[in-house]
Amino acid sequence: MEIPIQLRQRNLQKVGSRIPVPKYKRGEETSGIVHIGVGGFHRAHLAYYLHQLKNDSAASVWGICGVGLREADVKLYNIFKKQDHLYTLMVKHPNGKIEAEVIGSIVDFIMGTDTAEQVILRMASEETKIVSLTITEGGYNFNPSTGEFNFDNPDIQHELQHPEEPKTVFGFLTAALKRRRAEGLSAFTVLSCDNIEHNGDMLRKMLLTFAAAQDSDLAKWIAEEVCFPNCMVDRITPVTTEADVEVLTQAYGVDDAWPVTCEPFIQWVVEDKFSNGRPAFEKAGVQFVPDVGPYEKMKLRLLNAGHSVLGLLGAIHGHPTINACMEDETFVIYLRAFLDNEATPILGEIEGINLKDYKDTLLERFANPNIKDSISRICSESSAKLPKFLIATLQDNLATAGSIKFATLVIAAWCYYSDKGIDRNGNPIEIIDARSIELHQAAKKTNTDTLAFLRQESLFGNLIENKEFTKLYTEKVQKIYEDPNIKNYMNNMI
Ligand code: CS2
Repeated sequence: MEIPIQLRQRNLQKVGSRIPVPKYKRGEETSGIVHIGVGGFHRAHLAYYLHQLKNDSAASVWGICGVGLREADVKLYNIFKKQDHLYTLMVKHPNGKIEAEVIGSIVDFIMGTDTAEQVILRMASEETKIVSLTITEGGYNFNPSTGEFNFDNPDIQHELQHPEEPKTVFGFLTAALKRRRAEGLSAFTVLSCDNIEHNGDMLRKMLLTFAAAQDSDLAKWIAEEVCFPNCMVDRITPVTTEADVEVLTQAYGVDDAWPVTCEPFIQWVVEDKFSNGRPAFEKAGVQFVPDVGPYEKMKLRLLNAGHSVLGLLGAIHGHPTINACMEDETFVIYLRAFLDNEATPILGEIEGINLKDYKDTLLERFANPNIKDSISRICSESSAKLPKFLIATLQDNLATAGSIKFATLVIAAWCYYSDKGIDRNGNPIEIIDARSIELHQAAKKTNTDTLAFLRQESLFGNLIENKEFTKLYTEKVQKIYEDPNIKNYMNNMI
């Protein structure tokens, strides 16, 4: 075996004899994009698109400065420091082939946890044209059932009282925009890349509410000057495992402490509304459209909801990954039935898209045996995901007398999952959710109050008042509590 080469700038030539490395010169670009939330998804998506453009010399002046706003980001900060912000993207094909490539579009990384000033300075600098975000659905700080900004969040209260000590994206964006305005600089674009319907509009509404609570003139300036394009982002990016790091070292001879793995599929549909210029992303296959709404809805209500359906039912059954669910015929038929009978009817026609083909491709993507996307990643933060991905569809179907049974079983399964934290065989399930305690408290009352889980109004709105739904929910939740062999009920429904 070849001795592994440590991934860093000065070894790039050597690494390049093993896997493709950036064709462009690094170090001369400016970080026109500041990105908050550098998780695997950002590294497999926006950073990859930019890397491709740079390889084709179409974006030589553009680079990304990553920003970490959570203590947990220190890990990446340290690794990036050692690796000169280089990392490997491992694209995993269904036939077992892995395409590994070194990505060089991230050129800097700063932490905002102890040195807020550094981050504000960077965002306020003239160089910065775009601030993009992948902060997860929960990061937008809205009440899922009302869609209103949550002023009760202690971090928000802190930054309203101490604007010079921001903690959340709202504090940072406001502080940086305030400075740009004072210095007569033009605004940057704020580009949300999270899975939220009308993500740009939502972010705009939240930021304006926060800014207005601080300085109403500033809020007015933001409303006039800052563009918030909506966009639909897509690429399945599982959590990197030790085994991935090992494969890279063993099979490719590259020593990278945190590579990213992903599927071959990639898509980005964006509204072309930018305040201060943008890279020519269309040259790398990004679609610019006037209205991204139908694409976002299609993706969230089919792909993301499909994931949650497999995830929660799969968790109780004891499947470890999405592809394991797709090897189980019951799950495949159930998923398709949910997509065809509940998610599709409310989507209507989407210009230029054949929904049947889209769903066929989706099922193939989920079945990719090399992706091994863990059920725990899919179920993580369900409290932020389900209201947008699944409960919205349920509500739409109730309003139009559509089918609700497939989604209802999933809600009942979510209750059991939150209550028991074990699968049908008694094995523990890893639950990752900022609201896991609340969910557990509500779910555990189910034995004495069947509808207890639904009383969480911020998640379910007034769904509990709908008799058609509660009747079905009661039936399903009682069955699961009697016998958690979830496949029996799935089989009875398909
Ligand atoms: C997943 C998404 O978080 C989830 O539950 O559905 O992360 C999904 O993999 C991506 O949105 C794919 O684009």
